[in-house]
Amino acid sequence: MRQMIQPWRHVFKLDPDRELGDRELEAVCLSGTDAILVGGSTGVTYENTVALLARVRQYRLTCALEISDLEAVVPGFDLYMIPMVLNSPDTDWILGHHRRAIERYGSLIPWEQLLTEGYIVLNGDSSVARLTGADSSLSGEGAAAYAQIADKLMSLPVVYLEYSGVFGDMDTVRTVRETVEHSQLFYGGGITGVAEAGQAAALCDTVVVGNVIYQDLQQALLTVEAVKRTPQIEL
Ligand code: 1GP
Repeated sequence: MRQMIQPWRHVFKLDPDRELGDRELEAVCLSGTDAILVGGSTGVTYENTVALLARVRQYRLTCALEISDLEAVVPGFDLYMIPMVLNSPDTDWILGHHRRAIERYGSLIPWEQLLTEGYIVLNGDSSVARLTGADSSLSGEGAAAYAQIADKLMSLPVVYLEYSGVFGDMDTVRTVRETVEHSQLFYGGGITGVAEAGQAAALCDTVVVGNVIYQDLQQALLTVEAVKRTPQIEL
């Protein structure tokens, strides 16, 4: 397997704005997943983020915050994932919010705990697409071009193919996989069971599972083993 910046094959993404009972959270945290990523596109506040972090901290598990709102930046996470939405026409989502964050937090920023994600949003019906205005009507080659901007021009540690809510086009994912040399390739979107988890795992370094946790926890838990037993195909 390729060298990874974070040794994560499987990640559960928890949304602070959604309810998850204690037993369900325990099952998620003891599932064997490699990390919990806390994040969401809407309704994320300082209060609900602190509350979720405190609950996840009962378990020995890496917990990262994917920052989507400057008002909800909470200290105490192991890592901070910083999305740059490369296919948004609105530069606020690439540089603007980032500039404001640096102006606001300056010397308080724990730079060594930051991981920048070159986000490519590929589901036009998702909240993140609506929020950022991302041009999600990309061909495989278009997505791969953005991925190469992240990988080769910007040297970003992570390229994140974000299909949030729908299972992605694996031909597009494969085309991107073929072009990314250094960045860790994350896939997220529409994984509802073992078969999809395996397909994404074959092509990507890290597979992110979100929604299904709240819809069908048993299927969500099965994705951990499915991802971990799937080798990445050599391209
Ligand atoms: C969302 O990529 C993650 O940001 C996971 O997507 O919620 O569709 O699993 P789902």
